[in-house]
Amino acid sequence: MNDLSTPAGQVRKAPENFLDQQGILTIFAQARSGRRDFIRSAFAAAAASAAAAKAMAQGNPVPREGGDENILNLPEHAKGLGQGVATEGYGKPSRYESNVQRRQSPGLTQTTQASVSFAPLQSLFGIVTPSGLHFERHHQGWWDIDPSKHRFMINGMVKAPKVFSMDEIMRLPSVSRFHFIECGANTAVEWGNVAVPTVQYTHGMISCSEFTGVPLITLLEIAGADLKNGKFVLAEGGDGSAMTRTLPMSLIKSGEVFVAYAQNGEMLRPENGYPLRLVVPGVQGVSWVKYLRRIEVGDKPYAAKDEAVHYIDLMPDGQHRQYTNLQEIKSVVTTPSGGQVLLDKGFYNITGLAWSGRGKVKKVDISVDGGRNWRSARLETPVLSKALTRFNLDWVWDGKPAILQSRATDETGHVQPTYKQLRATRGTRSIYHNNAIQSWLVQENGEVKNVQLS
Ligand SMILES: Nc1nc2c(c(=O)[nH]1)N[C@H]1C(S)=C(S)[C@@H](COP(=O)(O)O)O[C@H]1N2
Ligand SMILES: [Mo]
Repeated sequence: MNDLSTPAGQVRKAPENFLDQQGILTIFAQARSGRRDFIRSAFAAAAASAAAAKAMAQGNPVPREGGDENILNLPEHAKGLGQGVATEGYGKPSRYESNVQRRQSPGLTQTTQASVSFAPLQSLFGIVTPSGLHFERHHQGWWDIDPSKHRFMINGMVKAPKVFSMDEIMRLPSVSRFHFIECGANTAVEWGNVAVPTVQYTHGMISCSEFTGVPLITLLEIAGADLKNGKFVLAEGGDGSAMTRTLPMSLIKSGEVFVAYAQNGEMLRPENGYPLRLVVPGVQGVSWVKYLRRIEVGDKPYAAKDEAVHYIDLMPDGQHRQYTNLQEIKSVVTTPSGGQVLLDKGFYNITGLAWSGRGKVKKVDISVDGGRNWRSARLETPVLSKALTRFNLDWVWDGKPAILQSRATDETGHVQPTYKQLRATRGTRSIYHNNAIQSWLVQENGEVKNVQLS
């Protein structure tokens, strides 16, 4: 266990079909075109510019031979006329960033409607997921619904059923809050020890946005809901998947749950539930019902199909756990991570994300030796409740095999478990709620691999 001298034994081979996926490559891409050359030319450029500085100081012409063309020659963009203002269409990222995309995991069902696309965590910075890279989970495809025709109804234990148009919702007092949404099945394939190669596929069913909308409690009050005897609500989506989920009224009364129409400063994207979705901070993604069309107030849980048959946890004793809504404390190193290649030994910034459905992240510890020694990472501000938290740590790689891990602790004292600890209580046959510590093996050649320590 944790034997760094024989890392090969710990490397789980990725299934072949992963390897032709573009997603494997990342910020250290230069390495693929020959890292020796890259490093040598970088040194040459440094030496050349020192020589150039000296020559210029002496009033001599600048020597060009052996120098870095990219600094010695004026590029086109410094000489010509640039593009006009981007008034047409919606602004897009640089063409050089075109491989930063959501991707489908070849390890999962390859239908396009009832499927998942994973967010490219290895290419993201800070805590906000750009809306065009937000992970997607559709049970029956997505829709671009006409907001002028969308209606939202509250019924059940209410004075009288109440129907809202989008206009009626958008004139009410609103809140804007940053929260993560994580699918309960995030990191699921790791239960079975299937080594998906990149952090996009291991952890990419999480995203974090600033959502804007109206607290559900406000809408329930307007509808005259029986807040005393109404102990639960059922949320229903407007797509063909008949997505229905029970939520306890206590959660709604906390004021945290809201009906959102905006994400990251603009209206929701169609993939993410335009024009209306439920935001349920700290709770697994499936309860964040998209295309929200109805809330029913009731006095008992509804045992809908997506909570009685799906989204249940098979325990070691053969029983199933139901209504396991909370997303527990979790973290992952996003760089260096699986599929990346370190150029050479020396300085690296270890960076990653941590989150907890219970509140704020309090601490993230990092190990570079498979869990023997730990150092605390810097948590970058803002550190928000039930939102992603970015962490960073300085690291000097000595060129020897290293196993990188992050272990997060939240403000309630919950600590992220090892696989050994998780399996001791949860067994090995689960799909959902895997929050175990992730390990990345940095090999001597700089390649980073997904490994699991026994
Ligand atoms: N109406 C509706 N709501 C839904 C779903 C769906 O298929 N239909 N999928 C759920 C699941 S399982 C998850 S993880 C999240 C995904 O949200 P996203 O696609 O915005 O990332 O939406 C949830 N809400
Ligand atoms: Mo999900």
